[in-house]
Amino acid sequence: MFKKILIANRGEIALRVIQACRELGIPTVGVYSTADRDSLHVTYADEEVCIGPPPSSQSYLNVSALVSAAEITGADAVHPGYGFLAENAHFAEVLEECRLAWIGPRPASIRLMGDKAKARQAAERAGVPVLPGSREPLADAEEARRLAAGVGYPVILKAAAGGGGRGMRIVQAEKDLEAQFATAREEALKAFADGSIYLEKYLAEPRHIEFQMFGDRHGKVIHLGERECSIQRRHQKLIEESPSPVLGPELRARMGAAAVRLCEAVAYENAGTVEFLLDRDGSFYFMEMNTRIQVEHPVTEMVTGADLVKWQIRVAAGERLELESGLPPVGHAIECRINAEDPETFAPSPGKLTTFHTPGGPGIRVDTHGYESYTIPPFYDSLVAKLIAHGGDRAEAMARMSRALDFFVVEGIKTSIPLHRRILRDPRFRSGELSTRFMERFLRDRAGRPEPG
Ligand code: MV4
Repeated sequence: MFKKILIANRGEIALRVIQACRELGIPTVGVYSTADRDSLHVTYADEEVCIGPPPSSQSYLNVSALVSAAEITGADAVHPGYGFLAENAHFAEVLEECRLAWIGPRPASIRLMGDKAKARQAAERAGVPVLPGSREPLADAEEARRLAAGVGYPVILKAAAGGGGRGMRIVQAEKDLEAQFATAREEALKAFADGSIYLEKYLAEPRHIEFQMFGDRHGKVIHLGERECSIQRRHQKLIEESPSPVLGPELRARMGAAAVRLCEAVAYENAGTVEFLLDRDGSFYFMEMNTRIQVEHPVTEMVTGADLVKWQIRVAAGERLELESGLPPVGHAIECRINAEDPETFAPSPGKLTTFHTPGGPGIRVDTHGYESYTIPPFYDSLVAKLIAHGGDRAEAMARMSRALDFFVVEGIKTSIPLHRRILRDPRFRSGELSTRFMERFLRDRAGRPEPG
């Protein structure tokens, strides 16, 4: 097992990793930018190293500062959390060259899944359903037109280097294809310095369902069920739950088996997530694979009883995975992401938490780096807390979530708590009628404008 783990992250996930390390008896090194001196991950780490000024490009993304911090403190492994360098194959390689263990997938897996066109190909080769579309990146608009004609409109153009909703263009009809292709390529070049574009049939109103995957170094691959993540706004998830309200044991088994085939085909190690689009008729299609622990991992922990972060550390140390694949979920869990932002305009709302009372009681978990008198700096993402409710069934999880939102008191900044309270009261949410269009409709209805068409 590792002797000391450096956590290359901040906020709630840095604390989450510290908790796991403490339970495993492994000392931790926290790293921080000068904006994070008063952060809890600095307080709770056994040692701490300042790695630079507030901008993440000079601190949490600063590879040489992180490697130096590990070498100075004698850490022998690095946990990247999510975001920042978590899906940076180069960072993983640099660590391994410096004899530092990387707590994550092999760099080749990160690189493969980071290229969304290659990931799609790998899925297809593994017998995982993909939407009709292009096998290789498109050479030009003419090739796109030819393929789109075969697939049928609408189609979606995606940047191979994109992901998470960045660099996508929906094309409703052939007349728009040439212009949309040019825009997609331009945007991809500008954002990712890689203009590779691929094409798929566009599904108008799918659900986003993702499977929690795990592999070890001995060739074992398992799935730990799904998370429904359809409640998103601008590709930022707001609410996640497990199990999905629409997956029965049979569809769960088929989707889980497909996700396992993909991970086995690439000899996947450590934690990962296979994302699917689920159509109304029960057809499912591979969308992307994320090669990190995700923000929403707690809902899976609540319904499986597995500590995913501890398993990340154990399998990175070469231990065998002792979790069983595809067990039925126990009860139901829902997570609300509480952001420091205006619940109406979504404008960031950093500042001092003058009051901060977190709820507790049966079935409630709060993952947060917040505390009363803590000042949320303006430099990083706006997540202040993840509120997770577990219950015997979805109704009990919703009731616990609603009362926990009522009893969560934050003063000094604006948060998304009022928005979550409204969503929890929404009849469509309550009935489990979810889709990737849910928030669009929810916000439009609220604005009181009639639905067009
Ligand atoms: C799609 C799609 C419909 N059809 N691909 C958005 C994030 C990125 N991972 C891929 N995304 C989508 N890909 C096809 N062929 C719809 C989306 C999509 C979406 C997916 C999941 C959750 C929210 C979403 C919101 C808008 C679009």
